[in-house]
Amino acid sequence: VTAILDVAKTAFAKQNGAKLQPGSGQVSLPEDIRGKILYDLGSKSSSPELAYRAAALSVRERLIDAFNKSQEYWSSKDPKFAYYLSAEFLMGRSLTNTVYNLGLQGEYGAALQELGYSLEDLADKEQNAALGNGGLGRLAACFIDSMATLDLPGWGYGIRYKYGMFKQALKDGHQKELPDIWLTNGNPWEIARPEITYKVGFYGKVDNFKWTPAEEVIAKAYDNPIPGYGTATVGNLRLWEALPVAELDLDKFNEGKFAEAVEGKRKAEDISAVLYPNDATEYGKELRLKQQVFFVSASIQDVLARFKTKHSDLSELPAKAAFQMNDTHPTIAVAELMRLLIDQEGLDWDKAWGITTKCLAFTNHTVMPEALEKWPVTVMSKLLPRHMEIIDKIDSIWKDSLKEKVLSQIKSKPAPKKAPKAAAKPAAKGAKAAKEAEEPEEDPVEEALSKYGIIMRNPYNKAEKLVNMAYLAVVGSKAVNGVAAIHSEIIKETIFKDFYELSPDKFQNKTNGVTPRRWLAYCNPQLASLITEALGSNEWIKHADKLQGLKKFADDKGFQAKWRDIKLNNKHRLAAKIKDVTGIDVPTHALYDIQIKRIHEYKRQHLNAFSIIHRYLQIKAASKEERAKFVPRVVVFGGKAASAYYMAKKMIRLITAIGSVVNNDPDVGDLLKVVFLPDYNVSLAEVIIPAAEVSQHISTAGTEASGTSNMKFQMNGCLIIGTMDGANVEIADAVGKENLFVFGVDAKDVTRLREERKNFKDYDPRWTKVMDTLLSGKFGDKAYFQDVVDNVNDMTKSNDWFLLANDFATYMTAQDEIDALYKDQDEWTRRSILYTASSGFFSSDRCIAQYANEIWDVKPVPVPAS
Ligand code: GPK
Repeated sequence: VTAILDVAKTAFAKQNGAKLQPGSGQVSLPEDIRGKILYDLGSKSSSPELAYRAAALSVRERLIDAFNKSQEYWSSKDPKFAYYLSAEFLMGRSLTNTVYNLGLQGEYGAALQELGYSLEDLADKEQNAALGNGGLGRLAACFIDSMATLDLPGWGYGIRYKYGMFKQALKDGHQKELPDIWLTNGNPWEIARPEITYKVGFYGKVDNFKWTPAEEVIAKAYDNPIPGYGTATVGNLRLWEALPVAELDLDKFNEGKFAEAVEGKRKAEDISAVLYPNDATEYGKELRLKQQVFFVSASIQDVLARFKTKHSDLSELPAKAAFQMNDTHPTIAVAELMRLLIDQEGLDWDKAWGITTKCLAFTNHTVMPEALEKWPVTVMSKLLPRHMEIIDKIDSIWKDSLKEKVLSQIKSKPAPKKAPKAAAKPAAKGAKAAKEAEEPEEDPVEEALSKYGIIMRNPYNKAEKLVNMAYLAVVGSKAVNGVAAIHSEIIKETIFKDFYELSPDKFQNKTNGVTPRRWLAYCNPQLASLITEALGSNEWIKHADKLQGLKKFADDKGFQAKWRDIKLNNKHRLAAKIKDVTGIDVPTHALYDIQIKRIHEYKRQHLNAFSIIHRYLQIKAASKEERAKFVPRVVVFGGKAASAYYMAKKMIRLITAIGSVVNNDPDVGDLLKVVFLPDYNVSLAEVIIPAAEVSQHISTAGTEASGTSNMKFQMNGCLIIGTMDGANVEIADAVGKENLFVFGVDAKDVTRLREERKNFKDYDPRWTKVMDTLLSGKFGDKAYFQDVVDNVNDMTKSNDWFLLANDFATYMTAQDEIDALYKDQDEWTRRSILYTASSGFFSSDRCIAQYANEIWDVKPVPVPAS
């Protein structure tokens, strides 16, 4: 059959004068690309945009061939699969990554050259697939790259948002959000699957455990093939689009109510319309919960459907499927898998629960209480009445199972004397008092159990009940993990303490990782070549541990010089980008100091900004001779603020305001430049990171779960200034703490310091000067910055929750160390080489191998090469 098809295909193609298969000897690659411009894109002339699209369509065919082979092979072997459920996948661009991973760079490079283009130039024409906010979404993207590279049977599952992460523009130095319209020219990297659809229901009634939804939508699949590196394996990212069950309400249409006739369509399509642009902050919108259940339900239905083509006994599901829930966003999976097993598959509760708790695992990415999703019971009951019923039952069985333990605890402790409520407090007034008075007395067992409750009272409004999604996930999962060693310890001591004490074995650590393909081999080609040359092979791209071999070159002066030259070339590339985007000229002999990440108070971009003000004041105060001794610096910021995050938006304005003064002050000249690069995204990161010499990871200890850009900078030989937080701790272990610029209080002291902060008096004089300067109006509108200052400096008005004033002095010491060390370029370069050499551990290949072995029990199934 295949042979006949091939003959038919060739005959058809010949008749049509095009569509011959490249790589089959039928047509040359340049001809193939030309044919695509002419026939697929319908253009007689070419342009870089058209050439990009044609090249992408050409690569797509190769990719699909390999994809089909992989998926057929896996299907025939029927191994256990890992399913990565994530509301976000921040993929960035695909052309270079695909061509390189498939090993086609030579062929496509030459073909495009013949057509007058370079792969790099065309790559720039691609829209970023920005279906994620930041670290969490990019982690998911690195993970599926590693799954394919390691030949692990696995798919990602998520949402095909029509509009991804907003585009950030700067207007008068303030962030302005613009829609991300990324699909207008089509997306050559996806395959629509109109035949793969599932229904997902909402609202309605439950009658005797039978749910009749009042609203239904269709989830339609789009496959995004994920090529592994150095393997024939191509994995899959399946994203769901929401569609109406009926395109048009014909009755309404015939009545002439045209807008109403398409109302249902719009409502359905809303579900996959926009990515919520929040990062580690509250969501709480019903549409968000709708999105979550939408993609989770479609994904689990899809897995069950495939499972059932091969198996009839659902108790085998845990041997065939592992679901990893990426943060709380997909945790409705606990209730949805239960619902499908019970309501659709007819299993009894216990059997369903046994299967569910063997299939699911949960990753936590933050201890910020506001990011741990909690849905009001009222919202959940209305939107998902059957799920709510199931969650109620999970909660009550769970608490029942703890009753005896709690009883014995109560018996062993003397009962606390309860003062009569009314007498204990001064007479409260108004609504609040009424609410308190109405509060029923808790039974002591119920009270002791409440800390374990999946259904909890809203601490700010006792009348309201909430579903704590993180607790639901912990109870419903076989494993729970944090994303860096310190973070995994902190969650056991704080947000999940009571759960950890009950089942310590459930809790694991999986320190994050990043793909060395995109984040070193492809974004830093010159360094990659030097590394390959030094190590005598490019095996490090797949086995990042081999980077260790660079250690022996750290002191080699000749090697150091080559290493530095490449950094300088990368700085030139970034300087050109900065000029292009902002118009600012930055010197390339200066030290490139970078902080790129979401804008957040806990990440403390304002601490960095304050230190820049200090540096500026120092330069201004210096004599001409003294100025000559300054190490020139270019400080680059990038990052988006959640649209409703007031303080984060002020932090952006703070940086741009400092930049406009500093960059235009003739006293300063090239000694200091402050750049805010708008619309930070994956492809901008690919230009920034290779050029960075020092990067800032300066969160308040205990707040940054891991960080992943720290790992990317490390891989690219960029020194780190940072706190002992997240993965910085492990990077310091790997590189040697003395080779980082470490400052700030320890995580274990943060709670105490926050307690003591009301009495904080220990202001550094440099800090006070900075605050005074900011309030003097030197950087424009002083009233605008008043609350930025109050927030960190006025303990009567606010509390410096993130301990900027506390950490300022040690931060400045670390900054001074940076300047001093930069004057010793040999030592600086030695460290830079050591960073790269010790970055192997932070490959997502290592991380994913750990997930596969320690949580999923999924084994590699390499796809044969031809
Ligand atoms: C954590 F909770 C969240 C979130 O909503 N978004 C997000 O990007 C990040 N994260 C953490 O802030 C990082 O420390 C971490 O490296 C990353 O997730 C991946 O684990």
